[in-house]
This record gives sequence, C-alpha cells and structure tokens, in this order.
Amino acid sequence: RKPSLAMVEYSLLESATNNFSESNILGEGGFGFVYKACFDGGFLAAVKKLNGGRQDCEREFENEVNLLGKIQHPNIISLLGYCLHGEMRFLVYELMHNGSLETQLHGPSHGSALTWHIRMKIALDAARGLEYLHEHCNPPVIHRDLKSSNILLDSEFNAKISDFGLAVTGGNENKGNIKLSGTLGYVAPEYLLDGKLTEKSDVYAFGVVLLELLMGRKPVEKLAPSQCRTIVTWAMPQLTDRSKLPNIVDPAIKNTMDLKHLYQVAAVAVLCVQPEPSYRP
Ligand code: ACK
Repeated sequence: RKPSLAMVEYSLLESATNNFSESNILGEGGFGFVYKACFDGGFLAAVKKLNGGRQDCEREFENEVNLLGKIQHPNIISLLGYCLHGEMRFLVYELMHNGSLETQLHGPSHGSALTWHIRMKIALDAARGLEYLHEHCNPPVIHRDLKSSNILLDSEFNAKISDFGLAVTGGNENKGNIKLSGTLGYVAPEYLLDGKLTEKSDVYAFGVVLLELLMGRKPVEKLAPSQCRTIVTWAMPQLTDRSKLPNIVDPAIKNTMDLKHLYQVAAVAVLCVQPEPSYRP
C-alpha cells in the first residue's frame, strides 16, 4: 500500500531548490519547469512547478494527486508530495537522474548511452508500467499522453512512466465524449479520427515509442487525418496475418502485454514513421 502523500510547505520547496534558481532547472515541459530539489538530510527530488492560473493547471494538478498519488509500481514515477501556494501548484517526485527517454534519444548524446540491451529493458519497463495501469488499476487508467518525453530514466536506466496530467479512468467506447488530447505523432488513429478512446490508444503510443527506441527517429508529428486513414486502411488487413509483421519485439515483451494489439500498434506505427523499406510489414 502506498504511504500517504506529503503536503510540503512552500518554504521547504524554496530552500530545497535555491529559490527555484535557474541552476536547479532540470528541464521544461508544456506545464512549466522541473527543478532539482535537495531537502534536509541530502534527500534529492524533482519538483514540478505548474504554470499557475492556466485553465487546465488545476485539473492537471488534481489528476496527478488523485491518480498518481494512489499508484505504487516500479515502472510508474513516484509522486512523493504536493504543495499549494496561492495560485501556484507544485508536485514533488522521485528524482530520475537520467532524465527523459526523449532527451536520451534525440538530445545532444543521440542515444549513445542506450545500448540495445538497455533499449529492450526500457521497452519492457514501459510495457510493465502500462500493463499495470490497464490491467491492475481499478478502474483502469488510460494515460493518454504516453511518449518518449514522459518516460523517465533513473540512474540505472530503469524506466518509469510519468506525467498523468491528461490521464483518465475508463475509456469511451463511443465517440467523442472526452476532449481529444495527447501529442500528435503518438495519438492512435481511431482516437484522432473518431474520438474513440480505450486502453489501446496507449498501446498505439507505446508502439511509437518502440519505434523510437529501435530506429532513433522521432515520430511524424503532422500526419493529417486523411493520411492517417489511408495508412490504417492499408495496414489493417495485413495485420491479421502475423507472419507478415516485422519481428522486432523482444519475446519478453510478448508475455507482458496483449500480443495481438502490441503487434498491431507497432506495425501501424512502423508505417507512420515512414521507415526504411526493410522494416515495412
Ligand atoms: O529530458 P529531461 O532532462 O527530463 O527534461 C525533462 C523535463 O524535466 C520536463 O519534463 C525532466 N524531468 C521531469 N521529471 C523529472 C524527474 N522526476 N526527475 C528528473 N528529471 C525530470 C525531464
């Protein structure tokens, strides 16, 4: 059982981050900055400062506290505490020394630290985290924004899924009653085209992450819905025959997720990133 979340005093955050100094900034996301914090006794953490006043800031904050605050799993980032100060909202997480998978893959080091063994392990870790959200949370949690920048790596390159600001419990088998959100390039075609949201939307995004890991390429961001429809229409009949699919997924991963869906999303994602011909299913 997860220990209860700590409500952290603003003054403690100020001193742990050197008054939110620039030198403590770990990175920036759409929500605001993330700072490295050193608390009394040398305990290190990461503090996310949400841009206050934004319409969706409060929802993001509540989502993280209410959903992530109850989850404890080795492949899901640990939320340790939170702080409210006027309009400002802060979330305190375990520190992930190697930052995001996106920075590792596409940043200055171009993935040089990521051996094939590590990449496979990252894929497996992310699959385990996702499986936990979908199969073991009650009700199931759909992350809705899985992408390489939301997969964080600790000092030993263990991967953990982060950023639950857009997560929802339960999907919508019928179209359209949840606002379309996520990141283009990772959004599942049926969600983008018809607004149908299920756990499989996350599995599609996971397929795109697999391709980033395998090919070191960023997903195509500006895939127009019409292109998307063409690709999916072309791909789906072929996907029923597994022998035509690329043999790119570690056997260990096959056992942790629904293989049929995993292969389907990976194969559609292969098409979406327009890879080398040899990878085409
Ligand atoms: O790739 P990065 O260095 O790792 O840049 C992003 C940035 O903040 C925006 O998400 C970094 N970041 C986010 N959460 C954490 C964390 N818990 N530990 C370390 N870095 C983090 C992320």
